[in-house]
Amino acid sequence: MIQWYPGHMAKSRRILERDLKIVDLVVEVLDARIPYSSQNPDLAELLGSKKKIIVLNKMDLADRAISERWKNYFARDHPVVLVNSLTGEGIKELLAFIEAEGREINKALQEKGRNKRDIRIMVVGIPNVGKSALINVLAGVKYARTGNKPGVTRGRQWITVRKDIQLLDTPGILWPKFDDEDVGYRLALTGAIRDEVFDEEAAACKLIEYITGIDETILEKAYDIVLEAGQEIPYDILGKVGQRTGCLMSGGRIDMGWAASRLINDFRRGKLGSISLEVPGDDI
Ligand SMILES: Nc1nc2c(ncn2[C@@H]2O[C@H](COP(=O)(O)OP(=O)(O)OP(=O)(O)O)[C@@H](O)[C@H]2O)c(=O)[nH]1
Ligand SMILES: [Mg+2]
Repeated sequence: MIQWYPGHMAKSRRILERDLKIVDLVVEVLDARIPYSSQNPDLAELLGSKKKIIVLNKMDLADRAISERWKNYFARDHPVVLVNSLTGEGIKELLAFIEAEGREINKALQEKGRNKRDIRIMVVGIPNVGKSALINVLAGVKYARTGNKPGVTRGRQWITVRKDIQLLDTPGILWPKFDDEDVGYRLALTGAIRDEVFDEEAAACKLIEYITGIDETILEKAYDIVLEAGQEIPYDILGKVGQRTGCLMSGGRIDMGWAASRLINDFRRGKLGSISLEVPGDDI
């Protein structure tokens, strides 16, 4: 199955525990398409009483109405902001939360007769969720390297976002909910797990299952194919996609591996529309 707990993740966790001690606030970046699966199950325990703001990033790729439901769901416990780190949508709202927090911290310091200081924030989240992109858009300058694959950020890096805010960019940290195969597939489909370590055809079939479960016409429209409602297995639908998009081997047979990677990439780039793979309250 999926090899998603490499040794460097264990090391990242130790570093995270150490860094948590020196920050005032944590920004947890979740993928708006999979808020449940992209949330680190152990973070709550590691955080203790430390305050957290949740960012549902890549809002442009998720279903807006479902994202609003997730926002309400998380808002019971934390400030939540929907963000598109490519356009900066939602950033003002996020900064307002950060600034309010900063004022509170400095007020407490001054009451104790101490000097004002910068607010220190740590940005955490699974690989490829957009932590570095978020920091860049917050800073208004391209500080951190981003990339459309997991594991782009290698080390930790402090970045002064404004004169009174310091952000810590961290490598993606992911550790497993071993018991849930769907979580693994969703992480794979959204790009949190390196493509080399999961079975793309199996993941593509899962994606077809998820998407047809939402609306059968999504794939029909995207690829100009016709599906026999509920009659076809995902593998056959993947074949239709491959046929239509010209993923063929010599001799004209469909290259299913190629079709799978094509479909997954189309999903990741939003070419199939804004699709959420998880809904709050689902049995997820
Ligand atoms: N569509 C869309 N793409 C985004 C958004 N935010 C980030 N991306 C893209 O997602 C990819 C990953 O972004 P990064 O900022 O490198 O992600 P990261 O969390 O820092 O990743 P690691 O450093 O590997 O852990 C890049 O291709 C970004 O351009 C967003 O809000 N919408
Ligand atoms: Mg990064």
